[in-house]
Amino acid sequence: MEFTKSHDVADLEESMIGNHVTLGGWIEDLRKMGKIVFVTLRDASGRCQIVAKGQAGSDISSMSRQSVIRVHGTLQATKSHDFDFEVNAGSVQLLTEAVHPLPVDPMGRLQSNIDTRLNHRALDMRNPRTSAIFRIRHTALQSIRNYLAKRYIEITTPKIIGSASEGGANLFSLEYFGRTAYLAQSPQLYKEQMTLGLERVFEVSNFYRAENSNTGRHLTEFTSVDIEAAFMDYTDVMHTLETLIYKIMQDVQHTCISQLSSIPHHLTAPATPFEVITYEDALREVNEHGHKLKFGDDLQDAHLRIVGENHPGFYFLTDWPMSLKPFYIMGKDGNPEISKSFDLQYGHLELSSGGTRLHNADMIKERLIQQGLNPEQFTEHLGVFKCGMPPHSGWGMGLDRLMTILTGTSNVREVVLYPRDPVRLLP
Ligand code: AMO
Repeated sequence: MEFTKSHDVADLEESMIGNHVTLGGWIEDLRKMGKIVFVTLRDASGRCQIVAKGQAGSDISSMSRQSVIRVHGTLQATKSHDFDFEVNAGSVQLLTEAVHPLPVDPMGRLQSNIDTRLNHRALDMRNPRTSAIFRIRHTALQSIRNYLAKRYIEITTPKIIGSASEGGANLFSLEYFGRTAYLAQSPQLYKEQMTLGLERVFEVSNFYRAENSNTGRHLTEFTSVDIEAAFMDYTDVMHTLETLIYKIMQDVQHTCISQLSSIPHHLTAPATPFEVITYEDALREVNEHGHKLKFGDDLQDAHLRIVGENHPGFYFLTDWPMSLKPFYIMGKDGNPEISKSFDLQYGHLELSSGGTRLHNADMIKERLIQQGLNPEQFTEHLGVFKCGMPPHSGWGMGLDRLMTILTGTSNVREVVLYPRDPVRLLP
């Protein structure tokens, strides 16, 4: 069976009128008007009108919507207001029939809830809104790589690991040839180690958290964008993050015009520099709403919602107490209670966290003990730090959370192909 095509729909243009073309795609819509059949053919690049008469018309008229077809015909002028030209079909071949009715309507005319759409994700990808989201994700990923690859080396760290990278909590464990292994929560230890020889590294990969959180911003498998850079302080990598976010938003705004209109979502690159507020500022704002938080208390979701009301866009939250930060974060000179770290927020949503790291093995060991972690489990990591580790800083940013901002959605499940959460493991 022949199934190749000569053009994608988006390749066709008015100057080609009179040319023979072979198209492949699926039937989005089909209308019979007397002896003429009008079909909207869609492929991944766009849609075009097919006009079929005679044998081609009677062949196509029996085919169900969303079936995959191959059309051989001639490009001609059209009277349609929706299309600039149409294809007069000489022959139509059914490649694969779609069942009727389909489990979800890919045109979105019959609304399906998110769970039903996720259960039929491949078909949902024929929905123009869903496919627009994943094209925007593609543009964002390209933008991230374009920007970071200029100064950073892209690395891929292991996802099956022998000991925790972010402390002991929220680790998925698995049986590994008679031993216990874990799924990496982040590339933290490896990316830090790589600054020893490569200086500046970045990674875009999936990581795993065994968090029983059923919210619109938590997944058990999420995509993280990470950087780690030698000879940089936390304020330097904050600047890198801010510039990267600006570039991503600018690229999406300029490249994804039709995708943004089919979501629909109005996106403009944010004003820079981002506002910087301290942890103590945030405590004050929360306590003005009747809470009684004191230094050292964590900012829970309810607290961040109050701060987010006052700061609805991007802002950095700095000067966190050391007690709230992981063992690898450095304290401030002359004020060791305060960390050289930050979170990047978008309103109440935490997008990224990072900081200046400890690069002295003995100090890391001390912090591990303070946090109730066993330094024995970090022997190899600490060994690396004795081999001439440069001072370094970095951050990790949740790509799925950023995607909710780029697409104006409130649920990370909308922007992840096959989301994994405490209840969803299929498809
Ligand atoms: P942290 O644990 O704050 O820091 O994670 C960094 C960012 O990753 C995203 N994220 C998640 N997204 C979806 N679902 C989850 N369960 C989830 N958990 C985290 C968030 C978060 O801000 N190693 C440090 C980063 C560093 O210092 O370089 C880390 O992992 O957007």
